Amino acid sequence: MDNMYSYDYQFRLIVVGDSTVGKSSLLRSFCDGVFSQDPDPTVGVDFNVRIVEVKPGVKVKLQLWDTAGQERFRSITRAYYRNSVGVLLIYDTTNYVSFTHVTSWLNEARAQIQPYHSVFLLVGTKIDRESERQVTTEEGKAFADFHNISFIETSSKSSLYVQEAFTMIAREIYDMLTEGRIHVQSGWDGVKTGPKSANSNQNQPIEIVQSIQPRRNGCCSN
Ligand SMILES: Nc1nc2c(ncn2[C@@H]2O[C@H](COP(=O)(O)OP(=O)(O)OP(=O)(O)O)[C@@H](O)[C@H]2O)c(=O)[nH]1
Ligand SMILES: [Mg+2]
Repeated sequence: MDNMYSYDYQFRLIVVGDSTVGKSSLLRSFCDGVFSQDPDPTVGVDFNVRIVEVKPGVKVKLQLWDTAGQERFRSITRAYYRNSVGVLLIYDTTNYVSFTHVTSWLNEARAQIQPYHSVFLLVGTKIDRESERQVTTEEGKAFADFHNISFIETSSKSSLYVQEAFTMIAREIYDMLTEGRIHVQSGWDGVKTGPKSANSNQNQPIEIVQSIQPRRNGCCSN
């Protein structure tokens, strides 16, 4: 089991996108290794935690904020951007409209987060439903390239690329931190130093390992 009290950094990430695109399912797959066909819509904001190892011996605690996609919760969820160092922009590959809304999610996140620096990852979900696909991989990639952000497609149902999505964004943030492009700042909760000192690791080359394994129980605190 992850030791919640021993980590080098804490990164706070926010997961946004239209209702039913699969935000909560992605987090449940990542944190608990489970999938539900009929989950409840998120009300306001949910909170999850998971520790990942971004290179051997360097542990990062991911604080994951799962927001409600429904419009009526928008004023609540907006408040959670400011203290986030990473934003997962989610759309459903079987729902073209959800893809067309990514621009407004991106713009809203950028507007709320500035002046702080944040890393964005575009995630297309539900790729197990290939026959119902409405957004091609090329379209997703072109959008991400245009906005200079990373891109991945996932299936929470089959767990495909779920671990990789979180590894990818954690690695990008860690890289920027060690390059001095993101800083730990008092009064901002995007990145914090953990109780286990990380100073000795900060200027070393980074090699990310795929050491995140699916967990079957209890990694998330809701
Ligand atoms: N086939 C398939 N269905 C999925 C996948 N991810 C989510 N779903 C389904 O999509 C529906 C919505 O999933 P949620 O995770 O609740 O969506 P959400 O984005 O959290 O929605 P809100 O909380 O309302 O914003 C549910 O019926 C899930 O079972 C997936 O990868 N594959
Ligand atoms: Mg949800």
